[in-house]
Amino acid sequence: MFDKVLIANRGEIALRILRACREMGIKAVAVHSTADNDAMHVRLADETICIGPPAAKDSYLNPSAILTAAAIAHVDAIHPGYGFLSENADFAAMVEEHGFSFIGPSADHIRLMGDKIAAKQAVKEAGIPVVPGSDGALADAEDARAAADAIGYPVLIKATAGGGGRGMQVVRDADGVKEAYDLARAEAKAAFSSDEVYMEKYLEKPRHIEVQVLADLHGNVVHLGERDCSLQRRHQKLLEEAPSPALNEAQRQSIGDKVVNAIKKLGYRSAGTVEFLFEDGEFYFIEMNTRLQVEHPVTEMICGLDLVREMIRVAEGKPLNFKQSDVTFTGHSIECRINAENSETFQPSPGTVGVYHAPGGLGVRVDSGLYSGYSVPPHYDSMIAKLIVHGANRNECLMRLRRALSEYVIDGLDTTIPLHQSLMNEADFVNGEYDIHWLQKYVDGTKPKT
Ligand code: MV4
Repeated sequence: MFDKVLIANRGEIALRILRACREMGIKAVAVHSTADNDAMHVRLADETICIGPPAAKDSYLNPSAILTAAAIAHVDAIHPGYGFLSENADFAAMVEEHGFSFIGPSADHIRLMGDKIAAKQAVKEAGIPVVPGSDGALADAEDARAAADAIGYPVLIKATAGGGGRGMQVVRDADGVKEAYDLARAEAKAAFSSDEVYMEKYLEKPRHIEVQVLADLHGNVVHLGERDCSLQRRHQKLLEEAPSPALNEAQRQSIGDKVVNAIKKLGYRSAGTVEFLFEDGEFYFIEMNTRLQVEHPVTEMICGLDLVREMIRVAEGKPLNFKQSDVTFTGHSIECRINAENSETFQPSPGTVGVYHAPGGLGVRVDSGLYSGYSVPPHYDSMIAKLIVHGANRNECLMRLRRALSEYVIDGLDTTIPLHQSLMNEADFVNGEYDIHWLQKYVDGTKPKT
């Protein structure tokens, strides 16, 4: 049993983790930069330790500052949240070497899934369908050309150390291979300091569907259904929903079973997300995220579970206290990510919140550390709130979401609330008919023509 947990994060997710700890009777230690002295999760924490200046590399990304704080506070465990050090295998290893529990998977599993070629190979061997592609890394431009000819155009070149969409090159024909290969390698080198790349068949209009899993240390694994995260722009998700409007029950069960079996074979522990592209009724693995995700609440809403509590319980060594057959999906949930950004230009808009009024009522959840008078610092990600709504079905969820968006008042900053409001009136969105490219086209189409 943990008596005290250190939260190695900030913003809404630090508050989310703090809330789970408090309900479990676990003391929560907030570590924070000087830019976050007045943050809600710092105010509510049982203990607080300032770990450095505003720049993330000197605070939230500084392993020794965080480990020193953990030692001073005598915590039992560290929850990394998402982003920052959450998928840093070396950090996870250091946490355990210093005698703390890491509330997440093993360092080895984080490392495996961070190598996109190794991850793909491992899950393929464990029975998960993957995108057809090169057999591992591409040796040179000739090898790339041969692989592309074999796979069939169009193909996509991706960085082995990549993820999140950086350093990808689409190749439409044989003439384009060399240039795309050189460009992908240069971009990969610059972004990830590794120029290793691989190739896949390019899927033209997939949806992005991800399956949530939860595993304990005793070999018990459950899936908690899927989330549809296709509505994103420049690899930043805007809105996520569960269940996906594109799946039927047979498809859900089929992919869920495959994922559970694979996760068992891999010996994975904690919460994780297996990401797929979904096109013409088929699933294709792309990546696994070895962390709690921003959009986890939509899964919580339809499953009636607390994912952070479950992560803490399994990190304590407790077995899952429910089976797959106990997991039921009720109704529909949508999450709107609200960013401090202009809703047309996406220019960040940090500053001080004036009047603040969060929506409430039946089926409405707001995960946010905002309050009137709070200053959104300019140093970090611009997401300031998540509005999560649940309804008996997708239509009720949409009605409730329109109502909740109309109640939300955040004065003093530009936010993406107007974008969400206009989205709610788009036929394609209302009908659930959108792929990963839909939002970019929509945003481009609504821009004032200059
Ligand atoms: C792809 C793809 C099409 N075909 N792979 C982008 C992020 C990275 N995690 C994987 N990504 C993609 N991989 C093949 N073989 C299209 C994308 C992609 C994408 C994926 C999910 C959500 C949004 C996306 C936006 C653009 C491209």
